[in-house]
Amino acid sequence: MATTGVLDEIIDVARYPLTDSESARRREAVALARAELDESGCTVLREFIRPALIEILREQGEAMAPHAYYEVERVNAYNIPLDSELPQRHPGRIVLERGNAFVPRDRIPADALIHRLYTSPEFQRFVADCFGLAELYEFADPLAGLCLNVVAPGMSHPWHFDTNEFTVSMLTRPAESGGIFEYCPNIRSPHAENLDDVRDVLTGSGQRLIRSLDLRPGDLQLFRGRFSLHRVSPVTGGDQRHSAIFAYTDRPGVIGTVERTRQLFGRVLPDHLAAADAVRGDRLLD
Ligand SMILES: O=C(O)CCC(=O)C(=O)O
Ligand SMILES: [Fe+2]
Repeated sequence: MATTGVLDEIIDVARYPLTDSESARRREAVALARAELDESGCTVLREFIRPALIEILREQGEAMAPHAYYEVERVNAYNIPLDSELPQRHPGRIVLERGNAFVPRDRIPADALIHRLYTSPEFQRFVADCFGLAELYEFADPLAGLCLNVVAPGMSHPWHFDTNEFTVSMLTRPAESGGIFEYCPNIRSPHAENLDDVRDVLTGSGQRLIRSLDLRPGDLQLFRGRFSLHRVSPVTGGDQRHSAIFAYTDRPGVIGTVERTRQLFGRVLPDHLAAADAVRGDRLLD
């Protein structure tokens, strides 16, 4: 009952009755999300957070944003090493600047709206149903499980594929201008990379493949970012753009590598070292 009360405060449960597993409205919401995910790899549940809380959602994000780790990183769309051996015209050879910064989970207060949602069993069940997953787990990573993605003026979160098969996010503060979420539905599949199309997008001649999403604060976005190339376009106004990234996995105990964690957050925690030890048996360099 306690968790029901919590969700009730945050979500318009008349529109999204997460807690009532038998309701026709919940079934409809899940069916719609599934259909859109099948069609384009993306679905947006509008005004998921009660409109009366949008101001608080933004203020909470603003309070944690100074804890973001800023380090512009040179990347490619596949997040593979830049010195990977690739054929001459392979789009993975195109170098991009990742200018966004993440506030890690250990800097997000437990009572923040995004943390209460992220950890809610009913919310997790609902997300799992929308993605058609039997089980869903919080990322066991103490930093990467829940993040605020901060894109400052002049910066962008450049074109990339996610490693995760599914991503859950929520805009908490829009950019004044720019900072648009753009994506190329199913530009690749488990069987085909479609390198020519990916290269067209990265070189600015792939407009036919790109959709833009008109996201508003408090909308819940479910996305299959492993197959749909996507980015946050450069933020051009004076304001930062903030979005919450709720990271889940379909198996328990998943934790980021030491190397990747250091790149994203500038530090690692004992859990990361312990996980690396468990896999490798030592801490020697490769
Ligand atoms: O911040 C966003 O809206 C997108 C974030 C994203 O693509 C990611 O974290 O992989
Ligand atoms: Fe992404």
